Amino acid sequence: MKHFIIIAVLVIASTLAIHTGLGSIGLLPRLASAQGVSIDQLFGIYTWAIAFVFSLIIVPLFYSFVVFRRKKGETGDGVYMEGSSKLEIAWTLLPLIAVLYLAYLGAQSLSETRRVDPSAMVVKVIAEQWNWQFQYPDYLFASKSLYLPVGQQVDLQMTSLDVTHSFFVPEFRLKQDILPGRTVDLRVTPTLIGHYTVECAQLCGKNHTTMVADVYVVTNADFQAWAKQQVANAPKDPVLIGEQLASLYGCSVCHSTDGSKKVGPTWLHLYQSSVALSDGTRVTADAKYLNNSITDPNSQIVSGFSPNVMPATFAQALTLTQIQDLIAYIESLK
Ligand code: HEC
Ligand SMILES: [Cu+2]
Repeated sequence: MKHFIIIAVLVIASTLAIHTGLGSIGLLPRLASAQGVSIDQLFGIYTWAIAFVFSLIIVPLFYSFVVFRRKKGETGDGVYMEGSSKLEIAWTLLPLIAVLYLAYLGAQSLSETRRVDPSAMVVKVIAEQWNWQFQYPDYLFASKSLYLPVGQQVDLQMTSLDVTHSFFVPEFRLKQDILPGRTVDLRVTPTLIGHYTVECAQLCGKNHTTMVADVYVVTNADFQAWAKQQVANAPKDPVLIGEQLASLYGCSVCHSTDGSKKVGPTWLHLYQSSVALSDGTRVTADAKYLNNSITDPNSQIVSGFSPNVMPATFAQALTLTQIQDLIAYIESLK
């Protein structure tokens, strides 16, 4: 009995020491969202559990090393012990109850983070290798960085143009995978004014590590001023809008406008030229052909570019007007 009391005291001391140690190294960045509150509470419970279970194993182990080691002159075997049903029932039931309780807390926290505020502001997030784009449908402009008014829930409707990406702002605590051809929702209510970074949290190719974007949480007044500025700065001319879209959607990663060949053919002098296709025929690059090349790139493949690598997701990702603007831009490069 004496040993059990000593071990219990040591386990409690060790749990406290490890928990204090883990707390002092700052495992988490500062918290900046309402959804993060319940996640941090869970994290706190887990830190206690980790400290306790670790102590429960390590303390009796080292205690036995020291106290029950073979003394000088002892040559016999240790005492033989038969199994104990009581002990086995206890170490099956207690962890089961603990794990079920944690699952319950986890489910509660999950529903907390998904709570819908009907007045949430919608921002469409387009992820692609390797950049982020944020569209503000209420204001009709797009941006490379994410501005959010503090204290208001934002409904991030996210999609990918190519592979799986993942939206992660450590200070918001939430992380959500983004799949091509599908729209997934993530709801965040920023609570702390400041500058953060979205990092793509899913290895998505060569430049994955550079797939970052700025996040600014600002006052509502600052947000309105910024949105007004963006609207005022947005070009009105379709050609200029098309040029901006080509950069926002990464078309210019694959298409040059100076005659050089990148991953895809150049757009210089493309309009009204005669294009050789991989099936041996030729077409005139009129507006209809350009539209088809953007919305259904696999149907007419330019000779020398087979197998085709142009994403076939633009018909979904772009509005009809945006496609018109891109075509206007390509036409202007005649
Ligand atoms: C990953 C690289 C890539 C991206 C991104 C890309 N394209 Fe392409 N594109 C290609 C390739 C390769 C071809 C040639 C194969 C074909 O015809 O589909 C092509 C062909 C085209 C053509 C026909 C060109 C010609 O010479 O006949 C047009 C028009 C076009 N793309 C427009 C766009 C637009 C607009 C975007 C952005 C919304 C875009 N592309 C994004 C790779 C890309
Ligand atoms: Cu990515």
